[in-house]
Amino acid sequence: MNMSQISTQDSNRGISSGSRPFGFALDFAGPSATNFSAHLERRLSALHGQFSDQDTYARLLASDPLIYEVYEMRRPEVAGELLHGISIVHPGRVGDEYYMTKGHFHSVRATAEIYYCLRGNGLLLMENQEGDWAAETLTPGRVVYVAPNWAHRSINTGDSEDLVTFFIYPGHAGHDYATIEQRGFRKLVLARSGGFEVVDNSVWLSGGND
Ligand code: S6P
Ligand code: ZN
Repeated sequence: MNMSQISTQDSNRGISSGSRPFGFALDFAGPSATNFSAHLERRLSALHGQFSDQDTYARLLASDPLIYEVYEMRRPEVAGELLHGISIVHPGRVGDEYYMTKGHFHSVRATAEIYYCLRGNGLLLMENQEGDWAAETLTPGRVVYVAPNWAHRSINTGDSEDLVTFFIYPGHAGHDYATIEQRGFRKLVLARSGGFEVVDNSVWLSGGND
């Protein structure tokens, strides 16, 4: 065993405590809960107003399915730190629209983020407040750089597999969910035979939810 292996093993016991360096393994099959210090689950009800097929949304609310999970390494939320963890968007749809994260801007707009796809197939849908948008493919091994000032949402376009990504962003970034809750993203990603289609979001075009 070499020194880096010893260091990684030792540090796995005291993950994210204090200011000591630490290491951990990224499991491509999905996170090991013991490697992370926080676990968040978001169900359908947390995405109120985001799916275009409102009748299907209302019907599925009865079972309120689990849409995605986040495993995070707790670190102080201050400049200089890097917050990081794993996001898992489960496969599924609400009507034609794939399961996806709520999506957000960072409260401190001028903060970037990096996503690294470990497993599955999806898109990182992004937009800025000048009306520009982008969609980058997430497939295993691909990195997406979310530039400062761009809102971001992960979408699982696969049929049956989890979309698993590793993310890293500045400790002081914070999250502004309200802007997306009010208006959604300007684009929707819909399932079509043989693939997906990116279409305009009429709610966004009309200025947002009432
Ligand atoms: C945080 C980073 C991710 C997301 C996660 C869930 O800046 O982008 O950790 O929090 O993918 O998405 P959301 O939109 O519910 O925070
Ligand atoms: Zn973010």
